[in-house]
Amino acid sequence: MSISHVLALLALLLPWGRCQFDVCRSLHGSKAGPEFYACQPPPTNMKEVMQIRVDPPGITCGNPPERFCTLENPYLCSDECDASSPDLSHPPQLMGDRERGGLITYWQTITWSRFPEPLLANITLTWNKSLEVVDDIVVTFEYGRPTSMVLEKSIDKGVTWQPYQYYADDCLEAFGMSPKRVTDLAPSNITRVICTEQYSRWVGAKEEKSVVFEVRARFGVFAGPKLINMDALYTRMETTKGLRDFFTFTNLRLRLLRPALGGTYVQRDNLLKYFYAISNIDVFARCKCNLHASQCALRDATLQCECDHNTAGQDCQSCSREFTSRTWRPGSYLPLPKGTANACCWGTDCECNGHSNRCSYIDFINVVTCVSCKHNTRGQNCQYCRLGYYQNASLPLTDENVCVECECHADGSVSPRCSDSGLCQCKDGATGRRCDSCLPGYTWRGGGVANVCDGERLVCRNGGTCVDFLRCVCPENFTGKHSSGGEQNCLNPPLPPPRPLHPVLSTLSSE
Ligand SMILES: [Ca+2]
Repeated sequence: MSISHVLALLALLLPWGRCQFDVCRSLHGSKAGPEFYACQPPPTNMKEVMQIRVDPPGITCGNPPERFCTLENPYLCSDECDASSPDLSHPPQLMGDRERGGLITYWQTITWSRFPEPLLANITLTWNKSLEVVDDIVVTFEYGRPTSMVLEKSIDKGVTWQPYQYYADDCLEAFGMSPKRVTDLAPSNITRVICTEQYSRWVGAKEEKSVVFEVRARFGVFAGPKLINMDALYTRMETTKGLRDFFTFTNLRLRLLRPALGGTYVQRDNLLKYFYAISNIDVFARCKCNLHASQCALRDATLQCECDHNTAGQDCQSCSREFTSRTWRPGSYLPLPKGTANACCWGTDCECNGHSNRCSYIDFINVVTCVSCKHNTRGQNCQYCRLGYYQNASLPLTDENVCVECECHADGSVSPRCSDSGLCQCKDGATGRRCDSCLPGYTWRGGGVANVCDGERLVCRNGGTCVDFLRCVCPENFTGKHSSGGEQNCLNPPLPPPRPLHPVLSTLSSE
């Protein structure tokens, strides 16, 4: 049976495996594009992909080889742990292996030969990926369950840790906590961290091997003991603060504090019967993808959501680069049964008429606007033409060639801008769509220049000769200015200077 078959089977067996939230989008989109749905990957047994680390160094038995006894028969000490022998070694990976043919394989520690120094062992289970636990976490101890231990979780890939559940045969003595069971909890305090005595009391090593972190029982508080009313649970997950987070972790750690004692005090004359041995750890969980992915895969040995809804990141916790249109939001289980994708990063908001696939969100005016409009377009939706271009009305707005260059003549036009129909605004004397030709009575000379004289009307005065319409060559004693005024050509020569005024008049005028 392949892994995918195993996973499919698990999905059927587990309560969260119903066919709900299993697709991210409709297969056949309408004109407006596909419909998006809240979606999440199926649960799997995460022991298949966990990394196991055991501390302190040297805690695993067999180096040097060591004999050990059992609690059930402390006088039969024929068993041996030897790290150099494949048959007698008990390395950490045997906590997560797939056992075949009924053969139980287990990790085992050194014995408590250093009593009264405590026998401490930490087992760190690493995924470095946000996971949401969907079924009981079950740790199977061979040769007796610890007298006290703590299950811890990290939600930041092992940077910080917090207790998940305390386990002791005497909670008050071990942790100063009153013993509780999950069934004692109410909906209002279901996320409380408790100490339970249910999995630590001595009942015989073979009779009871499991230490459980109860997930089903906690779900059952909302969904009923048989987990039939999952809708109630999904609703609670969405509306009760901290509930989803309680079931979320990236790594787990078991802190084993005191081994099984066989129901009595520590017997110093036979310390070889005290040790820890774990044969299996089951962690049924799904990748947390913020309801934006229906698959999760190993990439470069790390779990990674296969994000939909134009989201990206290991947990689909942001918009993908081309779709940075809006503040990212997680999907929602509500309203049931399909939930809401909250696909904040998708198309309709970032509608750029095919001239861009990037938007940015301007928070304070609550506007999504296209960025980097191509094909000489501009505007919030790339719906206008850039300065110097006009829209070809016969083409659709989405056509690459919809914006046509105005080509307004630099000398003949008032500005590079043209009208909607492509007409440039011309300076005096210039004409044509591009203002690159002259009106009658003007000559093109770096733009339309008004003619000073005219070949037909011969407007050079006093017998001047018209040259290039712009200048009069005047007869002797006439002056000509060659500017564009049109009137100053071939004036009479200047008059001699006036004679001085009569002295008397001059005196009068000065009084
Ligand atoms: Ca095993």
